[in-house]
Amino acid sequence: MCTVCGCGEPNASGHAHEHDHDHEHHHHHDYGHHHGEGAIDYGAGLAGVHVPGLSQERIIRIERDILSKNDAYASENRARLKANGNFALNFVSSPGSGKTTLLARTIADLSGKLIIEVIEGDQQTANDAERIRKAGARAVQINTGKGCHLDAHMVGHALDELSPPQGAVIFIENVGNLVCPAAFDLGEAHKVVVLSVTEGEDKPLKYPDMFAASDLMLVNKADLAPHCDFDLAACKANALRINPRLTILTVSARTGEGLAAFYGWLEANAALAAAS
Ligand SMILES: Nc1nc2c(ncn2[C@@H]2O[C@H](COP(=O)(O)OP(=O)(O)OP(=O)(O)O)[C@@H](O)[C@H]2O)c(=O)[nH]1
Ligand SMILES: [Mg+2]
Repeated sequence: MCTVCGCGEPNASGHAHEHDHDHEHHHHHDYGHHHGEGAIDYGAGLAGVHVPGLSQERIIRIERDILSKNDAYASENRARLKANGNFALNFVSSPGSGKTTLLARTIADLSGKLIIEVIEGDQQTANDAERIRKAGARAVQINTGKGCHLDAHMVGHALDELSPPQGAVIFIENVGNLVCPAAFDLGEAHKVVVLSVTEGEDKPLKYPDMFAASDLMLVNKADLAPHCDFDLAACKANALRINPRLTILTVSARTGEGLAAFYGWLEANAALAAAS
């Protein structure tokens, strides 16, 4: 059950959203969104989520406990990555947005320039780790079973297994899920949300936590945009309404369109992190 794994924790994204307008609900994440007339809102309580048989206060206590343990592991991961000069990105998205395709292409395009190693998260199969190895990088697969997200403890074990060399860039591909991974810090430098044009421009508004938690949004499958009624300008406006600090790049992992800008972002932010 998602609530008990901590996925609905108040302000879990770490980004405070200050809205001082009057609002009849007490959402833990108030993005200024208004519900349709007659909508049944299970997020209106203090916990922002509903579990039969558990009070809002009890849910909040359970989630705080889970997330404080996760955050302790995340801090360990972050310190260890920093000490070893490893820049880590946590790729989050719905299933099939093109995360593995993007990572494989990046690894191939940047071979000889950057050492990239990958931690793959999926409920089942080692398919993605195998795809990454074929692209020429070392990879560790984590299978979460019924779990809907990676947590920092799992990533710590994967780092033990990988033992990445000094200076390597670490890509963490999270479980395909636009909801739960938003709440879990893995010790990464940045979350990168991938949204493909086939998913629709309204997704940042419908799944706001993920867009609030991310620093970069890659709008993928740009090659398919002419075939979908995808409104890029509206997508950007929706994402920036949730997170005004979001950097947005349009790419195609198939054609390579826009990837040079992503590689530029990667190099610039890795250098910034190394200097800090
Ligand atoms: N046309 C097009 N197809 C793409 C692009 N990127 C990925 N795909 C296709 O989209 C499908 C899913 O891609 P994956 O890379 O497996 O997506 P994912 O996000 O890793 O999926 P999960 O790990 O299952 O969440 C595959 O058929 C890819 O070939 C793109 O830029 N353009
Ligand atoms: Mg994948």
